[in-house]
Amino acid sequence: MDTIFSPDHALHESPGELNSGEFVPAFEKPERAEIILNRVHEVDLGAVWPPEAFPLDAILRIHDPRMVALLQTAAAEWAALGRPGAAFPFTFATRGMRQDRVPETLEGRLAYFCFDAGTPVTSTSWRAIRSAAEVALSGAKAISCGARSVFSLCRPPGHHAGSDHYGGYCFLNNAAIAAQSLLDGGAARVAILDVDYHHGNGTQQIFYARDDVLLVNIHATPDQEYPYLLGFADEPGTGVGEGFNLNLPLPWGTEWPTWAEALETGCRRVADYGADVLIVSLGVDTYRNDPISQFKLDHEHFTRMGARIARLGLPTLFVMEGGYAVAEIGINAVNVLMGFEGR
Ligand code: OKP
Ligand code: ZN
Repeated sequence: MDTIFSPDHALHESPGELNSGEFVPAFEKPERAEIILNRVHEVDLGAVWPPEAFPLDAILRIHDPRMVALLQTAAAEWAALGRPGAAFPFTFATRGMRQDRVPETLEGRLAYFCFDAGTPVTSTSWRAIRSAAEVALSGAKAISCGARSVFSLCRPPGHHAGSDHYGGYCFLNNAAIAAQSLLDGGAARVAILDVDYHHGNGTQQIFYARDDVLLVNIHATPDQEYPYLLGFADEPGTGVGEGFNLNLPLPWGTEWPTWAEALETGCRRVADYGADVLIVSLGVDTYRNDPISQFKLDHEHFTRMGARIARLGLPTLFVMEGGYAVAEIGINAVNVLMGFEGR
C-alpha cells in the first residue's frame, strides 16, 4: 500500500491546550506523523509520495469560505493585535447567541467558528492544514485511478471539523474533502468508517442530510467523552440522509471483544450500503495506553481491525486521525494497514 505524506505537517505545532483547567503541552504534536512514517518505512509498507497541489475549490466543496479565510489569517490578525502565542477563542457561539451574522472582530470570528480550547492557529498552521487536505485529496485521486488501497498520512487530523466549525485538534475535515472529491470524480456512493476513539462530529454534521455518503462511527459514548454533544445512538441522519448515519457508542473501558462486535455491525452496514469506495477515518487512540482515552485495544487488535475491513473488498482510503500514545502510534496505525494487506 502506498502512503501519501507531506513534511509540511510539522508547520502546525500547537503551543498547548486547556485540559481540565490547566494549560498543558499539546497531545497532538508533529512527532506523531514522523513516528508513523518511520514505521511505514520500517515494515516496507510501500512507496511514499508527496501530495499533489489542489485548488482551494476542493476544500470549499465542504467548508464555509469564511472559516477557511479565518484559518488563513487568524494568526497574523492575532499578532497584529499585539497578542502573544497562537489564536485561541475565549467565547463560544452557544444557544442564545446570534448565529445569523459572522462578527467582524477577530475575537468574534474565533468565537463563531471554533468550538473548543484545544485548537489554536499559529502563523504557519495554514500551510500544514492545507497540506493535510492535499494528502487526503491525493489519496482519493490514487483510489479514483484504480489503487486498491492508499494511506493518507494526514496531520493535523480532521474528523471533528464541520462545514463551518473547527475544534478537537481538527481544522479541515480531510476525510470529508476526500469523500467529496471521490463523488465529484464519479463515485455514486462513498462509505466512511470512523474508528477513532472520539466521535467524528464534524463528518457527521457535513453528511447528516445526505444519502451519497454513509457514515459509521465507533467511539466512546458522548455520555462520558469528548465531544460530549454529538455521537449518540439516536442520530440516524435526516431527510434523504435518514438511515445513512450509524453511531455505535461504547462505554469507557471497552475491550476488543465488544469493540470487534461494533466493528462487525458497522462493516455489515457498509456492505449493505453498496459503496463504490470506503474511507477509513483511522484513529488509533483506542489503544490501551493512550493518554487521553479509555478503551483497551492492544497492538494485535489493530491488525485484526485491518483484516476485517479488508474483507469488505472495497477500494479503501485510510485517512489518519487521532492517537496520542506517541511512542506506539506507528505500530498501532501501521498494524491496521498490514492487517488489511493480510500481513
Ligand atoms: C481528536 B481526535 C483531553 C481533552 C481532549 C480534545 C480531544 C480531541 C481528539 N482531556 N480534547 O479525535 O483524536
Ligand atoms: Zn480521537
